[in-house]
Amino acid sequence: MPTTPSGRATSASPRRPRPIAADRVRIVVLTGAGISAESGLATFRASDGLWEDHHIEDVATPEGFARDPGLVHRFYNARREAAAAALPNAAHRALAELARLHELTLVTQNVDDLHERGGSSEVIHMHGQLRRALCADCEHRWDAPARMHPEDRCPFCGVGAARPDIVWFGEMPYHMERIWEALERADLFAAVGTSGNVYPAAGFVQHAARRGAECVELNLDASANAHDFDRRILGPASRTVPEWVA
Ligand code: BV8
Repeated sequence: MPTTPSGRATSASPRRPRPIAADRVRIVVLTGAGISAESGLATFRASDGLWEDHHIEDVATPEGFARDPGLVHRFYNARREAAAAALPNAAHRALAELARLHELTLVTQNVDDLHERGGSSEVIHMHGQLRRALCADCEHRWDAPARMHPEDRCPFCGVGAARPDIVWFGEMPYHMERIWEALERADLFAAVGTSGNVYPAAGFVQHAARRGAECVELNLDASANAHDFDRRILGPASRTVPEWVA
């Protein structure tokens, strides 16, 4: 699996990462909304961060949910419906293939289940999942129904408000210990289809680079943290990811 495939790879930084000797490489891949774009799911940038005239940061926050749970449930009901109708694309399938070839830790910022439906069995959803619900009180989790409503209550404690099991702005992302450990050991870090605007995900490349990993980004255009990568492969993920994995 070349780190500079036939795609348009350009070197982005003079840093020399340690050479990769093994034939079974330890890889961490971070994906963002861009990998699901060709499956028809809107990215945050494409919507200019707005939804029903609200900034996503306003809707995707605990304060937004407390202020107007109906608006937040409508936002996630619409995305749950769109995700259920979408199909995984060649990029999702290529990453499932990559896990068969190398030691892959697949981390996604996405809340859809296209990686799983594209054949990946181990996916770390650091920002939660549309298909799960969470009790705002007792923190029990369960499979979310297709549509959730403000009057929905937790089926376990019967008291707490049922909310989407999504990590909102200001909340701690899931599985961070496991992610930091994988970044410590990585020979190769790749970011696919993410604008590099949201932390801590946007800081993963620096963490991997500091430990000598080779860092490559696959994107439509340079991300906000592009300067932290050794290489950049530009183009649609459904083309660049299968080429990169091959
Ligand atoms: C936390 C769930 C602490 C919701 C999401 C100032 C500086 C640094 C950090 C901060 C700061 N102020 C506040 C913060 C922290 C904040 C943050 O980073 N804010 C940003 C806005 C500055 N972060 C947090 O709050 C995080 N938590 O810090 O907790 C803490 C500590 C202790 C105790 C408690 C708490 C939590 C962040 C998680 C928020 N939730 N998602 C939902 O999904 O509805 S974030 C949400 O936005 C997405 O999940 C995703 O992560 C992010 C959007 O990013 P992308 O996935 O990159 O999508 P985007 O549209 O931006 O880009 C798409 C890319 O794809 C583009 O580059 C495009 O070119 C490319 N593309 C498009 N098509 C294609 C393509 N590429 C290839 N092929 C294509 N076809």
